[in-house]
Amino acid sequence: MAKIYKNLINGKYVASSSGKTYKNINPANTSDVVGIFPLSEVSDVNKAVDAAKKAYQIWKRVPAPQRGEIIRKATEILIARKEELARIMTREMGKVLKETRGDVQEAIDTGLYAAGEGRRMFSFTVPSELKNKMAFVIRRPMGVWGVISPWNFPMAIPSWKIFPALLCGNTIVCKPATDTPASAGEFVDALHQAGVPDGVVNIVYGSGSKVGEALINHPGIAGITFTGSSQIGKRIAEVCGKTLKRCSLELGGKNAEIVMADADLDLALDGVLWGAFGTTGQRCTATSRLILHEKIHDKFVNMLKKRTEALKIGDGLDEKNQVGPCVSEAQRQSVHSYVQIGLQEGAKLLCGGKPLKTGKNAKGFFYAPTIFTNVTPEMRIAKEEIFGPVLSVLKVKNLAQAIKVLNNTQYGLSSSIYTKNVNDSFRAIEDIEAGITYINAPTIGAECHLPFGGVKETGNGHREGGWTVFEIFSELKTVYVDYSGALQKAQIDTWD
Ligand code: UN1
Repeated sequence: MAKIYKNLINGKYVASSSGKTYKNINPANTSDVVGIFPLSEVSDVNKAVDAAKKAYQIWKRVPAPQRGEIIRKATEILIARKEELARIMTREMGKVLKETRGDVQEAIDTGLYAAGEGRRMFSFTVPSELKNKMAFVIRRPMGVWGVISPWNFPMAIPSWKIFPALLCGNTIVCKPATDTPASAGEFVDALHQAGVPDGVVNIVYGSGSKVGEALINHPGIAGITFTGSSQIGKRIAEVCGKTLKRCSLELGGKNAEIVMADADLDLALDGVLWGAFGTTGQRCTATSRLILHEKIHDKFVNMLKKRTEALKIGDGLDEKNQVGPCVSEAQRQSVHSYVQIGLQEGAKLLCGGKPLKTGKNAKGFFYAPTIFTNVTPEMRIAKEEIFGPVLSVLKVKNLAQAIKVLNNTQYGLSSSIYTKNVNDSFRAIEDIEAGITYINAPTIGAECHLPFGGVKETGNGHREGGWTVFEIFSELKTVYVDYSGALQKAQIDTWD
């Protein structure tokens, strides 16, 4: 039986104002309906923002350690429900259970980190240039944040945004991706059960064109946090720019793993298999390009082909499977159209390259893990984000060329190099244009207590995760306290 979900507005679960709903389907088995969700209207967004504005007046005055305590309680609910939530997530998103457990765990880690931050919220205290005067900086909340989250990390990414935004004293209206609304809904429910005051966290389900647009245009919203494509990110930045709303954008990636001639090839192979085909390649950190030193190119490609063809594809609820389906038919078609582009561009198809539509995979959106060799840096499959199980292999002569090829994309999120040479690895750390560089590890695997984000068209300079996420969701207020009892003039009064 499919669960019926409702919008959460002002602490109450309510249907959309039109009463319209939509079905959330299991991408591994289209006859399995995971849930029924409201298809909301602009008026639902307006109600949610009004509730969040009212609740902000109360929430901003709750001391940060107490806000942290509610976040800790919500996290405990996630801990208790971890297995159940992972199963819901595999059913709605498709990735295998091991990975959905990891996704819930990432939300748990983020919750514990944010709860602790309630007792830090560090800022600055500096000396004043004048006597009997003190100067310091405090963090203030901003108001109502709109949270627009993607389908590939249906709980981890909402948690990266919602926990820190709340901890800072903001209230929230969130719109999860239409393909994976259940995980976000369960996450928000944990906060509701943990006792966040009514209106502090609201969720409105529906399309980007209605709910998302209404959120980004709403004058009552102080900021928008978005993870998704660079194309939509630019649209959000444009709208937010008009009213100078803050927006924090985590966008596309075209991440590469470099394998140098001296690398531990077995280790590099494990890395690229996990980076390229984990989450069916549907991560913004996925390894989408493999840059091989010419000396080991042929050998490594052979090793890779064998292991890729042995990957077990299927329903993620079956623990034997290693790679689940694409999230939707539209996503599978988009992946397949990139494969056609690769073929037209003259790349050589090493394996995969087709949808899997027979036998146990007939009822899902499965796609064979795909590798192209003979890829050159100017091909579209070497530069554009595919967001699926497709890996483009490029051959280089040396480190300088490897880094040049790696940087030859509009994106700059994650990157990786396998080498035993310490000089080469530090050269790579310095010259690779990306927000994250891994040495002897794959492009995926970011930890919640370090900054996460990228350069170039991967974002607009913000970093989620770590201590930096609290900078996104707070304003700095500089405070001067003059206890001299006299008018003192900075820059003018002498220091004697
Ligand atoms: C994303 O792909 O949008 O580092 C986020 C990783 C995960 C987060 C990925 N911890 O791959």
